[in-house]
This record gives sequence, structure tokens and C-alpha cells, in this order.
Amino acid sequence: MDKATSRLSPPETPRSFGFYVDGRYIDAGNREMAVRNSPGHGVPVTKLVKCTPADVDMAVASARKAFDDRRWSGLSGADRAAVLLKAAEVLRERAEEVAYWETLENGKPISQARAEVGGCVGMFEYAAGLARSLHGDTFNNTGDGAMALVTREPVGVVGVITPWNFPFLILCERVPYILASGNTMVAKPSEVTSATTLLLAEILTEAGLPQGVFNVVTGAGSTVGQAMLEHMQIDMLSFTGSTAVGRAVVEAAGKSNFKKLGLELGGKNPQIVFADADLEDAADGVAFGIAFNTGQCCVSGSRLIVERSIADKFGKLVADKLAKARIGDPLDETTQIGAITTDAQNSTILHYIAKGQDEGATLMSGGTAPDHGGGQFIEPTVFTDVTPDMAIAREEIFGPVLTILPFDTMEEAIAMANDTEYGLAASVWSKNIDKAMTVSRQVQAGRFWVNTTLAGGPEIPIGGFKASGWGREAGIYGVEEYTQVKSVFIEFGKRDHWIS
Ligand code: TXE
Repeated sequence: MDKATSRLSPPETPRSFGFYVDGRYIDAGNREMAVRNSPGHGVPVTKLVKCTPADVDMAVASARKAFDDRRWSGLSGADRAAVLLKAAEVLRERAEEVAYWETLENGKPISQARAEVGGCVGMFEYAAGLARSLHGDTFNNTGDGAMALVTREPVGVVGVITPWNFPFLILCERVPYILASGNTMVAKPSEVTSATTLLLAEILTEAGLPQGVFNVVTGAGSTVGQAMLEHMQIDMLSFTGSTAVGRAVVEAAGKSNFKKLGLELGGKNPQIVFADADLEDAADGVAFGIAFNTGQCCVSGSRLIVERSIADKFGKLVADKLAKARIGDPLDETTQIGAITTDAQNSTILHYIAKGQDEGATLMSGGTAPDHGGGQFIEPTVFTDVTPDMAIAREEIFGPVLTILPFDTMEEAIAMANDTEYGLAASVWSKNIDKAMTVSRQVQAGRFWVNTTLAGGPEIPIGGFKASGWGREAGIYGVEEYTQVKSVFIEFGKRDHWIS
């Protein structure tokens, strides 16, 4: 913090973190350290341990012991809820610290990081209630002298591998729900955005989570992440990231212990806009859907599918909105669009902007990389004259690049929306309930929005159809995902003998 002006600024020296096992930090020792530069400022902000596969073994052993001795799973739901509620309280107290480091490592605007952390507080509070209410089922239709119970048991040791686009939010869409039923965990954040996962470990310990229940290893996906995929003592793995690594996750599970998997992968999400929509609202929603988090969201609305009669007018409305969005220093309170998180992603987005033009699409607005100091920024970009076969219309760009595709009939709009390997999210904008509901029924997506986009909450499940993933996170669905069902058949009274 620059005290004279009370404007936030990057730290003068990078903050060093250890990794976190058995309720405490472990120093780097002679392990290598990675330095992370703020993508919004280009200066070093954190130093993180490059863990080894042996460190993964240590973290998994800690989680295994904590699970097997039932120090967490053996508690009542009420006792687990108390810890989750306390975690929410501590997180609320430390929210500004979490938001600051999130912004520094990720490049997202500080106002957005604060809002995300606020949302995460709600997830811990909501999951606390679920820890108390989670229950099974009974069958008393088994005849006199018998009864069956169906119980929900925690899966065991859960590994969570997270990406860099929402390092803290994606983590908190999983952790409280995974902990609610009594699982223990090893988390591996992205190597470029690890700080806030370590802060969560501190917060959970401060909240009274028993040692060893939540452990964090930091480092590269190809070593630390891969060791987790193959680990025989990890019972379930939640992976959020690219479709390519998602395939490796499935393969490794098959080659190791058939661990249960949750996958949230890529998306190429349609925003369908009918001529009868409130076009001002829809333009604002479409602009938000593509520029929020600089388009680095698996649920970004990157394909605008718009009724032909309004396509030109509506495209201009969206482009005008985007031109007014404030892009710049992520630590500036007024910034709406921050930096591109990684150098590789920056190159990927610029590559797609060039490719779109090579393929014959027309660059309607944006497309440049403005200079806002030491960071890397890309203006929101809109393409018209796009055809469905172009790479910019088919592949996940993971940046602020919108393609406009016109349609003539509702059936055509639905077919275009579904013409993708992905099925993560979709929106429809229309004031006609028949159209809106028909589209919501027929578009294949795990999350669907009517006259809004990127909306949700702790109660609402997330996850994808098709190649966008397996399983659901958040809400009661997210708790049940991390449980397994056990049936218990009980007989009472005298047994009817098989051998008499
Ligand atoms: O993802 P990776 P990257 C998409 C998006 C983006 C592309 C590449 O299109 O351009 O993926 O991003 C860990 N075993 N999404 O390269 O590599 C890695 O350390 C185990 C969509 O960053 O999939 C990190 O913690 N783990 C997505 C996490 O996987 C491995 C969000 C994600 O990294 C591993 C991010 C391995 N072999 C990118 N290799 C979404 N759905 O939101 C890497 N990792």
C-alpha cells in the first residue's frame, strides 16, 4: 500500500511462502523456488516452493492419516459446521489480504477480487449448513424382520488441482463442500497463482480445522500435478483446467487406482440474442460475459449467436459498451478489465486475433495490446463476418475475443449453440418466455442463464455436459459428489435358515 496516496501498489519485495502440510508451513529447504511476477505490473510479487513428488507423498500421507484416524470424518456434522463457519469468519476478516494477493498474481481488478472473496465467504457458510443436513435414506419396505439403510460416506483423500483464472474462487467452489462430509484434502494450485491457496490453508488452521485435513503442495503440473494423478492413496481427484490435461487425468486414473474423478474443462459458450430481447440489457450482459476476467473464464460467453435482423445494430451496441470498459492497473479501484494472467495466454489470445483476420473474419473493434505500464493487456475484441467453421468460432480462446454469428430461426440458433464439443454454459436473451424456455431445454450446457450471464451462488451446481467435464461442484450436488453411497441391510429376529 502506498500510504501517501492510499492507493494500492505491489509489494517492494516479493513475499515468500512455504508449502503446507499437517497444519503448518514447511520451508523450502534446498528445494528450488519459483518467482511470480505480477501480470499487471511486471514486478516480482511472490516466491513459491517447487515441490517434488516426494513432497506430494508427504502431503498425501498426512491427509491419509487424518482421514483414517477419523479426526475429521468422525466428528458430527455440527462440529464440522462449526469449523466451516469459523473459517467464513476468519476469511471475512482476512478478505482484503486474500484479494490483494489474488490480484497481484492473477491480474484481475481488485474490486472483482474483493467480490469473489466475499462470494467465497458465503460458500463456507452455506456448506456449513450442508455438513449438518447431509443424510442418507432408509428402506422399510423389506418385510418384517429387515430394514435397509443407505448412508453417504466421505470418499477419503481428495486431491484438488486448480487453474490460474480464478485461483481462490474455484478453490472455494470445492473445498468447503469437500470438507463438509469429512474428506481430507491435498490441493495443488496453478504454479503461477498459488499464494491464496496457501492463505486458505492458514485460514482453515486458524478456524480450528484439525492438522492434516487440508494440505497444499505447490509447483509444476507436469511433476507435482502428475504425481497426484497417479497417486494410489488419493481416492478422488477434482481437476479444473484444459481439456488436454483433463484427458491425462482420465488416463492416469485408469492406470493407477481408478480414483473417482471430477473434471471441469473448457468451454465455447453461446450467448443467443433474439430480436425481442431488451437490447440494451443484452448488450451489457454480452459485453460482461466476454470481458469479465479478461475472458479467461471457462464460462465466458464467447460466441454471440444473434438474430440476423438485429445483428449489425446489436454488434455495434456491444462494441460500444466494450469500448467504454475501464482497462488498466488491476490495483486501481476503478479498473474493470485487468491484465492477461500468463505470458503463454497472452500469446495465445494475440495469435487467435491474428488468425481470425487471416481466416477472413472482420475485426470490428479492439484487437490491440494497450500499454498500461509494466503489465500485459488486451483490448476486448469483436469479430464479425465469422463462419462456424473458423478456429475463432470453434476453439476455446480463453481471452476477451467475441465472435458474432447471425441466425434466422430458433431451431438454427439452437443447432449453432450445440455445434461444439463443449457444453459448459449458455445464455439466452429474449422477452418471449416460449423462446427462452425452449432454448433453455434444448441447449446442451451444465449452466444456463436466461436474460443474464455468469450468475450463480453457493447453492447452485456448476459443471459441464459433453467434453466440458464430469460431475458437479457446489451446493448439495457438490457435497454428494464427494461422498460414496453405502447400503446396510439389517435383519432382526430369527433367521430363516438356508440349510435346515
Ligand atoms: O491449463 P492446464 P493452462 C484452458 C484454457 C487455457 C488452456 C491452458 O483454454 O488457454 O486451458 O491453460 C495443472 N498433471 N483452461 O496451460 O495446464 C496445472 O499445474 C496434473 C480452462 O494453464 O490445464 C494447473 O494447476 N496437473 C480452464 C492446472 O493443471 C497438471 C482453466 C491447469 O493447468 C498437469 C484454465 C499434469 N500433467 C485453463 N499439467 C477452465 N476450465 O476454467 C498441468 N497441470
